[in-house]
Amino acid sequence: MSSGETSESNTKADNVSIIDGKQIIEIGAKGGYAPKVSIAKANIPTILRVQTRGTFDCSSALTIPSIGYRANLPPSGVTEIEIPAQKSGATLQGLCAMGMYNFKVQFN
Ligand SMILES: [Cu+2]
Repeated sequence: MSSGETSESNTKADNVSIIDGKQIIEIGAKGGYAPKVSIAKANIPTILRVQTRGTFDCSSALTIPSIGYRANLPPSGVTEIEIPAQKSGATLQGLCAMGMYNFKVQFN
């Protein structure tokens, strides 16, 4: 496989950036969540930026149990969710309301 190639599946996700001291993690929600696993930095305030694009399945009903978050995302748009700084080794999990789709963010 050439190194410049992008793939939806198992390549390392490049969806985490730090802007003005805040960590931004971008997650797509449509028929599940992508990427399913994100690697982020611990001990920095974080925003989860969830993008829907014609999302009419239950991945628009998002819950993040560890921060008590629950919302119905708009069918198309960007929803920003503030995540308090997480400890190193913490894993944040997002789920659809029925628990069939999920994603994880690992903080290192
Ligand atoms: Cu579901």
